[in-house]
Amino acid sequence: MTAVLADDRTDLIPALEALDARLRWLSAWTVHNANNIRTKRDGMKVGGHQASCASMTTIMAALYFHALRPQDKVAVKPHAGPLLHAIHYLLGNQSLDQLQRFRGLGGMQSYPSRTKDQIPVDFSTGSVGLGVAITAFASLVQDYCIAQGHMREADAGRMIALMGDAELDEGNIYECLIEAYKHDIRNCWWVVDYNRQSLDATTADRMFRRFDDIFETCGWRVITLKSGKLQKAVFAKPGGQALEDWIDNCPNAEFAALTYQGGEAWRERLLKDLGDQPATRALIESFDDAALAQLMTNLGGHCAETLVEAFAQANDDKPTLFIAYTVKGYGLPLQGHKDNHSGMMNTAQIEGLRASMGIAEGSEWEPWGGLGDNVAAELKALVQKSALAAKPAEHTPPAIPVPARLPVPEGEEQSTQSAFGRILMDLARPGDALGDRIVTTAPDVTQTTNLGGFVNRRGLFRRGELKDVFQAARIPSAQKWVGNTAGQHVELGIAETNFFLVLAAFGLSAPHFGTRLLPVGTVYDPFIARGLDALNYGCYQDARFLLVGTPSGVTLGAEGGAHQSINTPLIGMGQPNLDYFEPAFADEVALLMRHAFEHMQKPDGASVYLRLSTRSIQQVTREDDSWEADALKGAYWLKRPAPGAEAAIVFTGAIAPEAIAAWETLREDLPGLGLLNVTSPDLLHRGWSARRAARWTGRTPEPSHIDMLLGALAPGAGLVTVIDGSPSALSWLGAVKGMRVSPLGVERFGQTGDLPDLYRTYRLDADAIIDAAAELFLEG
Ligand SMILES: Cc1ncc(C[n+]2csc(CCOP(=O)(O)OP(=O)(O)O)c2C)c(N)n1
Ligand SMILES: [Mg+2]
Repeated sequence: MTAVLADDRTDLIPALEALDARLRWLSAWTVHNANNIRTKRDGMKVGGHQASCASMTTIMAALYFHALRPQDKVAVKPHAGPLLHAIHYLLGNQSLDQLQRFRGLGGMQSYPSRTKDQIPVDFSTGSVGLGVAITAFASLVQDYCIAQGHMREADAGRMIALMGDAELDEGNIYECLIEAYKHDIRNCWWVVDYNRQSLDATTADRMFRRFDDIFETCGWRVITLKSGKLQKAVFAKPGGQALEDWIDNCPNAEFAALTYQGGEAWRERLLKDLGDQPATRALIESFDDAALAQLMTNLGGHCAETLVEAFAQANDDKPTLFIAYTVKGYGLPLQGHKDNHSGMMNTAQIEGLRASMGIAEGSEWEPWGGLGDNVAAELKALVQKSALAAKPAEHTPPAIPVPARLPVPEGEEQSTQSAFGRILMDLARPGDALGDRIVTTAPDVTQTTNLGGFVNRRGLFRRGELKDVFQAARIPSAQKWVGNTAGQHVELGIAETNFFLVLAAFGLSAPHFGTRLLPVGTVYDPFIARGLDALNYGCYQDARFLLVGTPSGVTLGAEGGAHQSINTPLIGMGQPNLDYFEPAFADEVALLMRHAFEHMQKPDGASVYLRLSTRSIQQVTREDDSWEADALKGAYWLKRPAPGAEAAIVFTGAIAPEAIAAWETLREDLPGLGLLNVTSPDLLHRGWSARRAARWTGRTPEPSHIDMLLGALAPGAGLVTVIDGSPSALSWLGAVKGMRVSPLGVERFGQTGDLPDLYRTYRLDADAIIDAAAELFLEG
């Protein structure tokens, strides 16, 4: 204790305790106000988590008002969001209005949000487990920035997750632990609010010490804060050992139930179990009911002094897990009750809490309500000295310039995947300024997604030297992978959730570390689904990256149905903050990659998803560049229709040759037939629906890109749409101008086969397109 408080701040602990109480009150009151005082118009529950907040107030007080440094970054467990806002409120960074509008439109969000909240939020949280794991990968990104000379080691911060104990049930935690160990991450703290209650239940007692084992195996230091100072002092007294043993052996559910019942129940139970031991009986009887309840719940996570010491103990860069024992709902009438996750204090209970804290009626929102002037001034001073007060604003480094064009790979026949690999390899030339900022990653599919060329040139990122044993032994291999601090490829095991979290962490390197990096990740297209929540999580906090899903569709042929993606176009269309493109030709890939590198860096830009293929197809000859502007908007006429033409074939991606062949055949019968290449069903759809909504949002409704393109056709024209994926990605085009549509695409699981067989079976070949046209135009 004295060592920790060597700076003579002997008043620190009482101050932290007072701040802890402020946080408990303000969070509870914010939730109460939103649910019980604010006018309700819809009969819907507003919600909020008073018990989850109360569980973590001491941890957050000790961290934010003492241990945190300005360069540290914190992911706060989702349902403790109100505490983070309360801290900023005490600092004067958050308005009363925002607190009063908790969970209302434009008010503070239910769970901390980087993009929507008005206070600085380092990491959004909400989907449990993801906000924890991303901190480990943010540590990796920080090491990358340091290793590559973008940041000084002295400015390294800790990446901290404040987590609920039920988050330890999420599998992504363990995937992350393994990957983090391989990459030897450092400067990472995870603080578990170990209240042993989740939403539904109390934690299985069998898990005791298992987490320690798991984390220690993965190279973490584990610091367990089981008892507070008061308990420790009492356990050291005569008869105390029996009490300590009793707590150690008490099942979680029973501990929670007794906590809820309070002092009288504690006494009855303890005397029943330990009353035959005279010293222990005397010890128990030396406390009145209230003091006994306080003693029994004086766990490490509610003891500011214990927390301050523990944080001080981890003063190096070793990843550290703090298991801070807590009581869910600590200090509230809800404490320990198994249904307290969404439980809320009723009006009488909150009034009781207010009175017990000395807060006058009407002063509920006073930041320092119920405190004397001197104490208030002292606390204010401490808060103003905290790391948050000195935290610099997030960085907005200038954009990395992107050349006007990226060279198009040569070749009459090419696949979009190989074009992607060749363009990237070209950017990997030594000294290429754009290439210097690219970081690639893949979940064990680097070679098969054509990232190998880039890695051969730019190497693997490793904090330690990694030799290429095969190269050293002169064993021929196309992959020459040396790892060191200059490397630019982050090698990952097969765990797609980690992959998306790594992309998200790198995609925040500009605001987090002031270094613009351009993360590029490749994954087999169907396995995007495996990491979908992590992808959504990255997009939700507006991390910027280029995602390449390849290979895709039944066009993968012999690999079969388990590897052929079907619904990814709809994922691309449905995912906010991610622009989905599916090019057909190599020059489109170059155009779209260039666009992606630029768009990823724009304040109002987005991440980009390219859905690619391994099918090598005949490239088209261009007369000029006029197709490019339209391709960037989502579609261009590969064969312009004659004015007022009655029909068009509309296609996306690798089945271009079939669409072209069908067009060649049909143009005899359907004069002026158009051939539309849709490079982005996503942009087209968003443009179209935005145009429809323009009147409502007060903007001048201008025709959307697809309106303009289809405007070239006759009003009652028909469309045959074709995509190697869910047909609904394109079938909606009929609604733009009320045209008939015959949609082709994949609606059943794929299977093994060669392309002629598969395209015939799944109706993606030229004959199918011709048939669909006949059905549409000839038969009515
Ligand atoms: C992926 C995901 N699944 C389910 C939920 C719903 N949920 C929110 S909190 C919670 C339990 C949290 O328990 P714990 O982590 O122990 O936090 P505590 O409230 O006890 O501090 C659940 C299941 C969620 N937010 N995210
Ligand atoms: Mg819990």
